[in-house]
Amino acid sequence: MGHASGKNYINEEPGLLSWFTSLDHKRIAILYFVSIMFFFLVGGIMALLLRLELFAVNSAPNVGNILKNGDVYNQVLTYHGAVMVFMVIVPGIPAILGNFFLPLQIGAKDVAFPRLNLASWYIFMLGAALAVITFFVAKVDTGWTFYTPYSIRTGGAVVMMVVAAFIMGMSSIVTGLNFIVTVHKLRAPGMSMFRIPLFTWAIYSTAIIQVLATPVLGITLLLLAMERTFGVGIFDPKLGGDPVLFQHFFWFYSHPAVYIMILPAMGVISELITTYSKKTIFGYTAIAFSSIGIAAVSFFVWGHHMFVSGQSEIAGIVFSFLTMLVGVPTAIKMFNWLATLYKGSIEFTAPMLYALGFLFLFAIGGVTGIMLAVTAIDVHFHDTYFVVAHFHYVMVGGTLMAIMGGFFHWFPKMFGKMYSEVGARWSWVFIFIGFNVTFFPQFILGAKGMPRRYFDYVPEYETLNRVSTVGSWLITIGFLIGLYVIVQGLRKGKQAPDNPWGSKTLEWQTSSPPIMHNFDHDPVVTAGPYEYK
Ligand code: HEM
Ligand SMILES: [Cu+2]
Repeated sequence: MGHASGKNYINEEPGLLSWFTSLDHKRIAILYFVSIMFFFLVGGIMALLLRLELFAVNSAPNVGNILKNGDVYNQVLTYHGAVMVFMVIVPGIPAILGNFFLPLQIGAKDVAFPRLNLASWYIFMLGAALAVITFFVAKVDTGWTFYTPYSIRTGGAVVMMVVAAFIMGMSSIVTGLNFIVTVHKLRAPGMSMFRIPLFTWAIYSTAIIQVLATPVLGITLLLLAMERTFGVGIFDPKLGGDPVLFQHFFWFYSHPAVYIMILPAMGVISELITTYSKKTIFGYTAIAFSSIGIAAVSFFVWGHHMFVSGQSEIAGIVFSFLTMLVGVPTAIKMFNWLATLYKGSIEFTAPMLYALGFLFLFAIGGVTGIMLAVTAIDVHFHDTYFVVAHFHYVMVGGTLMAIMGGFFHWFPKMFGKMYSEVGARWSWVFIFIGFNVTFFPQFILGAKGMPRRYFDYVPEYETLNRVSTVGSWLITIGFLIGLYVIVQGLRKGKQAPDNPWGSKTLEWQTSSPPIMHNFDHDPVVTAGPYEYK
């Protein structure tokens, strides 16, 4: 439908250059969107190479030796992990969908600090560029976790890579800070804290973790860089340091970081479930508070990554218990989503399919996480393919599903065009089936003892590895269909109405695509976000 004047944030200022200097949160979201899509492509190609290498044991002729040797495998593994974590899943939902929709959902004209917002994209791109450059200078092979003492002694541009991650961390902190202030200061009249949509609640909770936890990673990585550059003995036992200390520091950030990856996804799911079942969300307050609950507990569970690092049994038991506590707020969310679906008028649109896919896959990811929290199990499953399967179920089955679902849901608003529903559903079919074919066998492989981070394996593991690799091709087909749907939607899509799904939240009350400052008249809010009937 668009705005009466025909103006919107896309066409208001002409020329490519205007995008790179824009302070508009929606345009900055698009900058992130394009860059993160590109990084996802890069990380995805690397995943395909890893899977191709694992298609067969190395002794098989022609196949099974595509990466030539273990060193190259380790490098590709490192870049796949680092790119996917630091450049795709961590920034993904907050920087793209959060930037675009958080201000709209609370009835604001923009974020609190628009210049800082643009700066955070440049900082992100600077860090990302540095990370990419290391690939061409001297490839890093430490794995995305940079564990000491190996990371102190191995060759490759480790210092540069670590500085890159540090810089990207800065961008994450700045974005989080911006969102917190925006939520506190820029809500429209009547938009009380308990009227803000659940997606915004999730981005807000995430922002708290981003601001509190990321500095710890930053300092850890700087210490590592100092140790490598100046020989300061912090983590290297040879210099009087302690390598396990690195693991404490690293996971003190990186466990909360897994919630930086999943909380925004949960926020997206809340929006999708209520919209496509045309029902008021069940337990709004419980969902909002459980986000905060997850954020809080996430700071006290890092020791579950270290059950076999020599920590005391008591510490093991405490961390095991605390980890299981995360299950409580998570289960609250699950319960509320299911209760919302119950007796709703469910429409199986593409975004809803992605949301239902999330519920199913994230449940598997979550339950296997609880299994790994049991010390007696983790002692056996640690560093096996069981862990690889677990975190891919969470990060791909959970977060990536939500990104796809959220993206299709908001596509008409972002671009003012409709996409092909049929095509989007096909992309879901391939991604959903392909995902399970790829990663479910890895639970079995891990339980049978196949270790992770190796470029070869004994012949007993071959059949399931072949299945897994074929699955990765199905996922690829799914994403290619998704890409095609997006491009076709952008080029030839029908004009989108302002509110194609009959949603109740504020972003749907303005034109598609929105005008530069979001709303014609400052909105006044008189009701909660999901009052369907
Ligand atoms: C979508 C298709 C994907 C496939 C086929 C795939 C495949 C793989 C493979 C084969 C490994 C090596 C496992 C090992 O030897 O330990 C791996 C590791 C990893 N993947 Fe993926 N992956 C995919 C997507 C993702 C995504 C979206 C993320 C996002 C967070 C991700 C994060 C990681 C991480 C963190 C590691 C561990 C790296 C390390 O151990 O240093 N992957 N993946
Ligand atoms: Cu953890």
